[in-house]
Amino acid sequence: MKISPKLICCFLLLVFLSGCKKSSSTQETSTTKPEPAASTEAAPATMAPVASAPAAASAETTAKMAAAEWALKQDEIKKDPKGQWAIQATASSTYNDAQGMAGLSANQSTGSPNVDSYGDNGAAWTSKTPDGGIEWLDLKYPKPVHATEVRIRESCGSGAAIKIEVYDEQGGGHAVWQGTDPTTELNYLMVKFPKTTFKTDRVKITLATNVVPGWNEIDAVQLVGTDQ
Ligand SMILES: [Ca+2]
Repeated sequence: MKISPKLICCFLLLVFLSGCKKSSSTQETSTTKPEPAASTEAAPATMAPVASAPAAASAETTAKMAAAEWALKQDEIKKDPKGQWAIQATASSTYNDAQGMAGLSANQSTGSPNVDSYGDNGAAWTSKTPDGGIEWLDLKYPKPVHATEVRIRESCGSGAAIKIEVYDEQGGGHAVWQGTDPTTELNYLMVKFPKTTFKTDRVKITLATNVVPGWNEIDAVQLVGTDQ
C-alpha cells in the first residue's frame, strides 16, 4: 500500500519500543505549561501489582490483568455517553497527500477507534513527513458541548502531542492543554480540564513530530462534554 521507507521507519520504531504490546507502563505525567489546570493520563493509568505470587506466574498474571484492564478501559471510552467522535477533519499535511477517506488522510481520525494494534495503519491519520516538526489535526463534532475532556487515541509513534485547543462558537481558539504527552503504545492521551463556559464542536491538536522519531499516527479523537 505504501512505500517501503515508511514501513521500515515504523518497523524500526516498533523495534525501538520493543514491539506493539497492548500494555502500558506507568508513566510520570509531566505538564510543562498547564493552561488552565489540566490533567493527563494514559489509559490504563496503572497496572495492579500482584503481591507475593511465584515469579513466573506473577509475570503472566500481571500481563493478563493489564491486557484485560486495557480492553475494559477501551470499551468504556468507546461507549461513554458524554463522548462524541469527530465527523470531519483537516490537517496541516497528510501522508502522500491523502485526501477524502484515503488511507492515512485526516478523515481517518474521524469516527470511533478502528485500529486494533500498535503500528502503522491506514485507518489513522499521519503527516506527510515523520519528523518534520509542528503539525496539526483539526476536528469537527456533531454537537456543541461544554467540554470537560479530550481523548486522543494514538496508534503509532505515540507521545508527540504538545497542545490541545477547543474553539468557541465565535471561532476563537482556547488552549486547554499544553505540555508533554506521556502516551506510549496504542493508548489514549486523556486530558481533563475545567468545563468550558462556552460550547464547542471543534478540537485542534498540535504535534511536534520530531519529539518521537518515526510516524506519529492518530486513530480517533473523542470530545467529552455536556449540554449544560
Ligand atoms: Ca481511525
